[in-house]
Amino acid sequence: MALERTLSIIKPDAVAKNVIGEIYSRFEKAGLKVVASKMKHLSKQEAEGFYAVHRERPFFAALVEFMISGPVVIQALQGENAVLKHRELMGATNPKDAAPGTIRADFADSIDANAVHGSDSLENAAIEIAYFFPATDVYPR
Ligand code: RTP
Ligand code: MG
Repeated sequence: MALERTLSIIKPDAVAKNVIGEIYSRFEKAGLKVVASKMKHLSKQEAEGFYAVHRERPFFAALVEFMISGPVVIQALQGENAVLKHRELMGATNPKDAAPGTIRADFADSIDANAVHGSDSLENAAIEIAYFFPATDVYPR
């Protein structure tokens, strides 16, 4: 088992639904520790930069508009196999395909408004954590 860190975002729809604490509770019960955290209303530039890998995809503009439609809560999570464990807690991208009991099954409304983001690899996790948090804002340092 490997101690990992991953980047998690509670998207504007879930923030609006007032389930920040519910989602944090699921992380903690699964053994993931919040090691960095902040609420932020992303600028268009910040959202485009974060999702730059999807720039050529047909859903890119809608994804960016959704991500700037309200504040998000951004956190780095640490734990054993954190990247995969977090993806399992989130469930499938489309809530229609998400397993019962996952965050997206319980709180997502559509493939666009799908409640949460999670890094998809250890390599991307490091890039995404650094995108939002200087190393001095992740604890322990
Ligand atoms: P995320 O990056 O947000 O954690 O989601 P993911 O890995 O499960 O999905 P990804 O393929 O990385 O897509 C990023 C976000 O774009 C939206 N999307 N829409 N209409 C579509 O076909 C479509 N495909 C993806 C979703 O909101 C997804 O979370
Ligand atoms: Mg993704």
